[in-house]
Amino acid sequence: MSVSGEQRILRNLRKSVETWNFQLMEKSVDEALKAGIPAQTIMTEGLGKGMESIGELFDQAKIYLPQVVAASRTVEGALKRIEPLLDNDDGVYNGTIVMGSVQGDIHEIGKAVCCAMLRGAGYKVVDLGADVSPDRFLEAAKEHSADIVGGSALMTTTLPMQQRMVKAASDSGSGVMMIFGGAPCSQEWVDKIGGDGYSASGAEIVALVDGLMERRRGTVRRFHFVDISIFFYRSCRMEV
Ligand code: B12
Repeated sequence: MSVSGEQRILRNLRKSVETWNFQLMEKSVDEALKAGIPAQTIMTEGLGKGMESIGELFDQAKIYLPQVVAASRTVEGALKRIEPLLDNDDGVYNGTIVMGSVQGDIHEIGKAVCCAMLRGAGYKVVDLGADVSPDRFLEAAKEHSADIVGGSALMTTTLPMQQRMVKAASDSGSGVMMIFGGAPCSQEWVDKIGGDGYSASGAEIVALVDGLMERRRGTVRRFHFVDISIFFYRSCRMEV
């Protein structure tokens, strides 16, 4: 496929969201997949760009909530078509991530993109949906023996819920790592609340999670080494 052919498909994907044209979305997603355009590019360069313009138009009061809902449904429809193709059936398992939008927040598109990216990278993702309380995140982490919990917040009013999640984890003694994102979230904020990681987009979340998993495995390995050393030391002392 030529570069211009790929650009045309991505432009149509973007346009399908901007004009909440479900038919154009379905046609363009199928074309994109047939042309071998990676799911990540479809999401970031096509659908994501469309959602960005919707956000801008909404900010400028050029469109209203019903149009935003219609555009969101178009993206959600596209994600449903792409997601099964991202499921890795080659048996790769890199870890378990519990994801959700924080309590009071019903925005789900960004979180859904992140879930799709992680699934595609070999992670088992448990998506708790929207409006998830800190306790529910922790219950699910325990239930699924999760390595990482991710909380998405799209509003300044729900951002403090991420801090509540970190506090709930520390109060309960849960060792699960916590990552955060969403438009009002930043690296500075995550550092301030004591979270383990931040990423500005779904394109970066896989690298973030890979890095944290590496750190986690390193910790486990070091822990084993210390354990074995102590055991060996104690055994020697018992012999003398
Ligand atoms: C779509 C949308 C909606 C849809 C949501 C549909 C759905 N199913 O998700 C609907 C119409 C329902 C909606 C409702 C509302 N919305 Co709204 N919405 C938006 C809009 C236009 C786009 C958000 C979006 O989907 N972006 C596209 C995705 C791909 O990007 P993203 O979410 O940022 O996600 C990326 C990164 O942030 C990151 N990421 C996201 N989550 C996570 C999590 C982790 C762990 C990590 C590591 C990374 C990560 O990766 C993602 C993928 O790249 C934004 C405007 C904007 N510019 O953001 C307003 C916006 C977020 N909404 C806003 C508001 C106020 C509302 C309402 C209160 C409106 C109302 N009066 O009722 C309600 C919310 C009710 C509630 N309790 O939550 C405000 C928030 C203002 C603020 N600063 O607090 C915004 C900013 C619009 C505005 N300028 O006023 N909304």
